[in-house]
Amino acid sequence: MLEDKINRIYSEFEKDIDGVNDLKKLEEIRIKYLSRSGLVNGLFSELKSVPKENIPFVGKQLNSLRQNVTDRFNSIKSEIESQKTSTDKDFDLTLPGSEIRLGSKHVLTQTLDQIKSIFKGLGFSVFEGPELESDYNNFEALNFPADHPARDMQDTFFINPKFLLRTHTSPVQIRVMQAYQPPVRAIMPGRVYRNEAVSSRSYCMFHQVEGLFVDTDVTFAELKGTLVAFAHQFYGEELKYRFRPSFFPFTEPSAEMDITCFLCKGKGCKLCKQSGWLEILGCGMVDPNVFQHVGYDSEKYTGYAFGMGIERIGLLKYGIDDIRIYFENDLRFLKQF
Ligand code: 2U9
Repeated sequence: MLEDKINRIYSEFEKDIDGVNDLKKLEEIRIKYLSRSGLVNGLFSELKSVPKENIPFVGKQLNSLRQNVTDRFNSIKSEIESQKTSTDKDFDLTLPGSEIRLGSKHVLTQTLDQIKSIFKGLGFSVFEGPELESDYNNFEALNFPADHPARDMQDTFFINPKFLLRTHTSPVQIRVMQAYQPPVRAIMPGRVYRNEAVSSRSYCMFHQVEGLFVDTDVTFAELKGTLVAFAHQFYGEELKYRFRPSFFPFTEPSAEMDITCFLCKGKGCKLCKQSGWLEILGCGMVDPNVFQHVGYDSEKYTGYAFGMGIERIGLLKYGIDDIRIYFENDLRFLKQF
């Protein structure tokens, strides 16, 4: 009977397809059961011999046989294909992932952040200003006489006779004093430019932090106290220091601050040129002429100012022997910080 044949063919199909794992074998099964001359279609041609009244029932059974065989065939086929794509791409899902390297702040930014945070703790605000400046703000207001060597084309990148790339961050102090009345207590970090021959010791661009405090009765003793507090926090509590007289057009009196060489602890070495001391910054009391340029009453107010080069601090702190390496973006250097 056709109904028995239907059951037999379905169980034979189940046996054939069980455990099949490759598409070639599966194709053989498709041809055997589902092709035009396959076993399932063969059963349809036998419908002729079924008594008329049984045809709807047996026909239904034949249709569900074809449907079941097709569904089972398709599901095995997609199972095999999905296994195939994952092995084809040569993925080993058990391998550990590759390391993602984290970037870090540039050593100059780290040093600047540290300096800013120390001065913020001492009550200073932070101001920034433009790198393209007027000759007035960069030189004249800062008491540079007209024939001062720093105005020379050798040292300054002039854009035109009236504008230049600032040679220090001091013009920001001028801008701050023009905008605010005392008391003013602020630091000014930023890039500065000098038209110098590039070498291991000097570059055409570097970074400075300058500071300014103006109020009534500001003294040199307060300047020293502030800078010693800074140096202790930045370089360590045990450090020794000294102030030497110096000269800057915008401060009077002026001084430079040295600390004991951290490499030889003051005994004398190559880093400190056998002196036992390292110069870390310049400072002084703001020249009254500067106050007059910004409209401050120089009889009423006094102030101190200081300045330091950030690259130099790193050169000393990390034993960096060539300033150019800061700006080359060489990962072998950058990764060390
Ligand atoms: C105003 C008044 C005074 C800022 C100062 C220095 C001393 C100083 C150098 C250190 C190394 C620059 O980077 S460096 O080459 N700076 O020694 N700077 S006092 O004095 C000012 C600034 C602005 C209105």
